Amino acid sequence: MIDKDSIIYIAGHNGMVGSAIWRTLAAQGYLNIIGASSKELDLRKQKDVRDYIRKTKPDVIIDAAAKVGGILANNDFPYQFLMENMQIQNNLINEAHRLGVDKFIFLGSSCIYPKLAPQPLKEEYLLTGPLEPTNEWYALAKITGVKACESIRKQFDKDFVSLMPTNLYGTHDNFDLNSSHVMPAMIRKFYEAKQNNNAVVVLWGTGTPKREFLFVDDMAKAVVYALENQLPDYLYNVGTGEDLTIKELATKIQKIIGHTGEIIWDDTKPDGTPRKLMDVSKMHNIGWKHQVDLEDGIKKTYKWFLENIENFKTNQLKG
Ligand code: GFB
Repeated sequence: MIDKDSIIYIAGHNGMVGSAIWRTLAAQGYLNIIGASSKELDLRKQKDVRDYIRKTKPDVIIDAAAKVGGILANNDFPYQFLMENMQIQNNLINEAHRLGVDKFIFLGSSCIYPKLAPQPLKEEYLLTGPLEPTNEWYALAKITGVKACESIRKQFDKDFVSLMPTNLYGTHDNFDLNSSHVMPAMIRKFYEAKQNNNAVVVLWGTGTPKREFLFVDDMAKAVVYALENQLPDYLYNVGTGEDLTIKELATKIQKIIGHTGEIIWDDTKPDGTPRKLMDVSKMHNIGWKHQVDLEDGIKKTYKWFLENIENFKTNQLKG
């Protein structure tokens, strides 16, 4: 049983997702939340992870640590996205299992589903077709994490569960233009172009792919839900169930920021998967639903961006 005194280790607590989970748990009165920065603990090193978990004896581990990035970073660094993610998650999952941690929450990504799977994406479409090539390395790592947790659940009857978020955005995101996802990239590009006499903004691809976006605080609430309840299945999609084209997103962000210049689409850059809309009925059926709508979420993120403009994070490894 989890209670407010349980020791909850958030791996990746300095990243966008981990820090949102920490804030949410702290606001709900959890008293023993722990974390270690990447300088204090290199999650790729098995012995260090083992020592840390042995020393701190968590009741719960939330794995929000990953090497993450946008379409270009995924495309350019396949080996790191595959290997570092497998190292991080294998160490955490295996040590959690060895040391008898009660509960493990593994976070993945909607890119685990096949590129051309029917939409919206249901959990059962996992491993039914080829992956999107720009992110198959990251996706493969995450699929092995889901399967590792499922195997522990199946063989040892432990509460190891995987949550697959759609594209996340929000405060503490990565605004580095080479490694970021589309949302922070657009916020930064439109802001800087507006400051520069409404200069032209160059965006990537054709603008026709569709994406679904979830504000990170809503994701954190889904994690807390999974923490406080024993979820009956091993895999759950977490999203809004609504998507829009990248062009529509650009228009929305341009309007919120007040940029009045031209947009150019650089189609030498990849589009990625044409669509990855999540079917979120499984999470809805057990009682979680998102609360922040896209417009509000973009405004909150833009406000945070303005307040933190001097300190953009350029490192891709969150936490
Ligand atoms: O968010 P994003 O980088 O990743 O790109 P994915 C989404 C879409 O936005 C693509 C377009 O069609 C991009 O071509 N786009 C337009 C831009 N302008 C920009 C820009 O300035 N920067 C960026 N980054 N994109 C990632 C995966 O896929 O999604 C990861 O690579 C993970 O593995 C993550 O699953 C959630 O949505 O295509």
